[in-house]
Amino acid sequence: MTGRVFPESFVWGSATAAYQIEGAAREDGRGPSIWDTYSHTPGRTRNGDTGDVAADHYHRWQQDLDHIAELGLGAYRFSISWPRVQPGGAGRFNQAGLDFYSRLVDGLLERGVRPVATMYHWDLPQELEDAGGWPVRETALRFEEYAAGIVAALGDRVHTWTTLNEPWCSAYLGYASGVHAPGRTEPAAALAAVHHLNLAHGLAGRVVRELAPTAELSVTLNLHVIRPESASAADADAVRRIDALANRSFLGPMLGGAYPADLLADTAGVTDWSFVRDGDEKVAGVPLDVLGVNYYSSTLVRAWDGHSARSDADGHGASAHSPWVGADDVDFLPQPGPHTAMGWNIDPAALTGLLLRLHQEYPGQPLMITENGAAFDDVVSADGRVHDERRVDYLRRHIAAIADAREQGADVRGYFVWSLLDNFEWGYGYDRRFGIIRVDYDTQERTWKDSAHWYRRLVETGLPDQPAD
Ligand code: IFM
Repeated sequence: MTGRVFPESFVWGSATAAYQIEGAAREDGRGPSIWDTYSHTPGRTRNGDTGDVAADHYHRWQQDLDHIAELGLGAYRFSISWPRVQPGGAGRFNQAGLDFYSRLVDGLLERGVRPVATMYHWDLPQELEDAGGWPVRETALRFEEYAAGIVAALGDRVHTWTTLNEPWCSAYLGYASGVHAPGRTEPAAALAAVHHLNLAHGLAGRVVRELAPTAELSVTLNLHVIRPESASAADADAVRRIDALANRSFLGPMLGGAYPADLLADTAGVTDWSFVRDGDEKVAGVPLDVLGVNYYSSTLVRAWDGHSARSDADGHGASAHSPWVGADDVDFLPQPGPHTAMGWNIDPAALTGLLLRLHQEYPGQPLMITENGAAFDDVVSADGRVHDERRVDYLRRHIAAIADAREQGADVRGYFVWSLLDNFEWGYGYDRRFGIIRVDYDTQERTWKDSAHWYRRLVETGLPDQPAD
């Protein structure tokens, strides 16, 4: 292969999230979040793991930024911990917390790396959950206040402000299936959370427009690619219903101006959506400079006849409660391998399809892959290295899938690998490793895996077709 497959302007980056890497959970005035409470509740996370120490990034951030610079990355996507900068989720801001992110942003700029800041990657201040959490409107208003505080402090030193990371997880895993914090299993509350997250996104987006007019605005959605088991009308309807819950409950208000009518009809037995007030959808539709897409695997469904054995292979844990509110008659089917250590199937072609769908439905909307990557059971070899060829293969194939979508017209402007470092993988604790840089949790030593070396060469050349080693 000769020449660059990706142009010089294509942005290569890596992504992390505050609770997954920072540690320092009780330092410098940080308050508790729902993930502190959840991870400290027996039985909630694997091995009882918590983010108390994580990858100790709060103390090692300079060294971690040096790794980013050595990788040659053009951008770094991190999240701001709401309870670190505004411990109670309302009122007083914590200067020490703001100073940490200010130093981080300056450290990136000094290294020539574009800061991409996510305002919310799941760590809601516990006090706000105690007052009702995302199912109540007040939380969206508190988010607007929080956004104003951090944008005022960091302003347009941040190149791109991303309001929310994967609101699907916050709403449906946090309030319906309960496999994420706060661990509630209340279907109607999950749909109210969907709406208040959409509203929060819009309110925070307006804050960015007002206070940092030169910064870019985005949101990151984990959009689902859903396929039917058969060509039957019933299976097609199963796809439609899951698409409404998974994708269009966010894309509708954010990019289409309204909630889709079929979503409201499908869930009428769960809620009447009376929490949506006049004008809310318009607020949620704040224009985006870039839509962030997180993609890992695809989903296979069928209509359930009510009698046959169910598979329920939707990969969201053994919870008896489904995240798929109001869609009990949809069954999720196991997919052929290979799978990653998460049990997720590997389906790069689905990413091409997703990007082309977005290109067709939202023409002119720039796109960015804000997360893509894989957990595997990494082994440190006798030579001290981690020869993670399966991760390299996964990344190479997904990046080629993005090149395919670009060739067919999708305006994909960048790619952020998940993740820079091994980190706290939520309910799986430290049992799953997504990093291109290994973290030894006993010593906090960082070691580049082969995938990091491979990624550095890709960033340098723009060619995915690099050797693994
Ligand atoms: O680790 C998570 C991240 O926090 C959000 N997106 C998916 C990743 C892998 O599960």
